[in-house]
Amino acid sequence: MKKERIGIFGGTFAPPHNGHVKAAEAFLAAMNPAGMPDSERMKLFVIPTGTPPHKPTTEGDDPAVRLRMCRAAFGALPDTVVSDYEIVQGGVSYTVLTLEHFSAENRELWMLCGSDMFLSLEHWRRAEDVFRMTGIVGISRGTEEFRILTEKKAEYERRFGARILLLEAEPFPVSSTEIRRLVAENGDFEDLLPPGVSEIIRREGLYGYGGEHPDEEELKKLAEDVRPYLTESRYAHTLAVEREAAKLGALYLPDRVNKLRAAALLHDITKKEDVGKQLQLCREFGIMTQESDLLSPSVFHAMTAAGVVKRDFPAFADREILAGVRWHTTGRAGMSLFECIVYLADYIEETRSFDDCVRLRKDFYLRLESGADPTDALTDTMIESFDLTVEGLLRENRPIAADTVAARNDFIIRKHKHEPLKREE
Ligand code: DGI
Ligand code: FE
Ligand code: FE
Repeated sequence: MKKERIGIFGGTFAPPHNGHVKAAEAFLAAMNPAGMPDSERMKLFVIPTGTPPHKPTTEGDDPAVRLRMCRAAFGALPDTVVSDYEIVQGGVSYTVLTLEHFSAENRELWMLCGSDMFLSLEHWRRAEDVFRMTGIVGISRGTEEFRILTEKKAEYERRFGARILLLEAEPFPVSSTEIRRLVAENGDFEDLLPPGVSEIIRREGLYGYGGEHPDEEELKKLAEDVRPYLTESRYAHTLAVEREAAKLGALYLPDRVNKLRAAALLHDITKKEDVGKQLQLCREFGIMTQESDLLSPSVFHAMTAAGVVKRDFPAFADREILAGVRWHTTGRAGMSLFECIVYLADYIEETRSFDDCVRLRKDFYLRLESGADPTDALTDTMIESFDLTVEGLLRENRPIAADTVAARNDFIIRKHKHEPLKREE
């Protein structure tokens, strides 16, 4: 009688991602080629590990949640079964024990291993038994890795009499650890995960999803770290913009208040540099400058600040924060709500003493207090701010940035179309 073959794919799966799914697909495509009779097709058991009893766990590490995420990730693959075996066993999972459980007379095991796992196999508990009980399918991502795995394969065959197959899968750039970080930092993770897994993460707020990033502690440190970049009076202004952005954020973007505060703390970090230094920074960051920019050097600092955020504060160099900093001086057509708030907080923060700023602030909050629609109040205030800026620049015979004109026109068009302000860029 022909032996039954089964596949074993163990892992923590916190969370399972598209790289895992691709590996399973590559495994099945190789083991069950098209045209193979149903009776010979092998099943792949996906087996999330148990959780060590003393390890502090977050909800995303909870075995029951990992099991559900695995079902969402692998459930639709043909010939694939998600097994709760190790989770039901509980505690630390030793592969050798799992293999003993799945072993049977007349059955052949093939264990799927990513490259890291593959390279460390010899250090596993009872490695010689592991190699005796199961064949190994090593998945490499890319040619260079394939070469390294091939060397290791020869060594395992020599030392352990191992049976090894190597497959090359499409490279997948991220690990579960990196995905957890992305989730916590409000980054884009949707393309990296099977849709069902993203949904569980979002719905249940796993791995810090939807939580505040940065947190209070990180903001406190950032407020100290930006201090050397600013003059004393500019620092006071910066802290006032942070307070104003928090206040506006609570009203318009309550889930991004702390990100707004970070953008506020960073918005003027190159303001004290002179034109020469601004131009040098533009060269460093590859920012294109035009003749007309030289006549309005005060708009440089918004462009260069975004570059310095990337260079000196990479932990805060997120798309929204960068855009908030980049457009805080001139605005632009199609501003996001986030950009509007940074821009307006800068304009109307409470220590501003220019008549225009004081009046704009007073009018804005009066309108809100008298029950105006917050979006209408914001749109009108943005338009008013551009008008005041342009009037001032005209009076002083200074050039008007094209982006400022585009921003003003855009808001006027939005007002006429009653278009709501976008939450996203
Ligand atoms: O950096 P802050 O002083 O806090 O405020 P800001 O970034 O809004 O910069 C204000 C300066 O930028 C002020 O000197 C006016 C100038 N400015 C704003 N919009 C324009 C502009 N200058 C020109 N030439 N054209 C603009 O459209
Ligand atoms: Fe500024
Ligand atoms: Fe400012």
